[in-house]
This record gives sequence, structure tokens and C-alpha cells, in this order.
Amino acid sequence: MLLVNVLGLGLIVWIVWWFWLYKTPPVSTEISDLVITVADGIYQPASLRVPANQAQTLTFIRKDASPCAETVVFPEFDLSETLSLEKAVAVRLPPMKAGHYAFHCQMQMYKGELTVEEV
Ligand SMILES: [Cu+2]
Repeated sequence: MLLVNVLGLGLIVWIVWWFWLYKTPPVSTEISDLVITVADGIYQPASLRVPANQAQTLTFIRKDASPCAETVVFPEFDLSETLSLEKAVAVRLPPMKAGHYAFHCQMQMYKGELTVEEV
């Protein structure tokens, strides 16, 4: 009888732990919602809106093999990132003030704009 109680209690504890306490570990992902495809001479999307005062991660996926598309430059942040072909590359941006921030490839064939807004 005692054994049954102990087993029952153990089961309850296990159920509580499993359903209420156990959390699947967060899946770490480099891919943000802000995904920009680099292809056919344009960034897509070429204009993005993000909230101010928050660090942002942009993900670039380059599908254009031309060497010029390889680099994305954020002049205001003194930031340039090399994009490998067909690979998602995360570009981390610091918290920004509201405003417009351009980004482009080395020769400014590809052009995009980040609009940072107060929320
Ligand atoms: Cu270019």
C-alpha cells in the first residue's frame, strides 16, 4: 500500500515536472525575421522598418554571384559584412536612433534603406 502511494506520488511529481516545469531549450537561431535577399540587382526588401533603440539582426541571403554583391556596407555604422553565396549571413546592428540609414554594396549598385522608428 505504501509502495503504491510512493509510486503514485512519484508519477504525479513526474507529470507536474514534465508538463509544467520542463521547458524545451530555446532553439538558438541566427535567422531573424528581417531577411534580405540579394539578387538581380536589388535587395529584397530594399526598405525595412525597425524599432528604435533596439539592436537588430538582419539576415542577408546572397544569390547574386557578382563580386560586387559580396559586400554590404552600412556607412553610418562603419560596418561592412561579407556575404557568402547562398548562405544566410547575420548582420548585427547596434541600437539606433530614429532616422533613415542607407546600406549598399561596394559600388552602390545594390541599395537599401533602413527606417528606424520610435515605437
Ligand atoms: Cu555592387
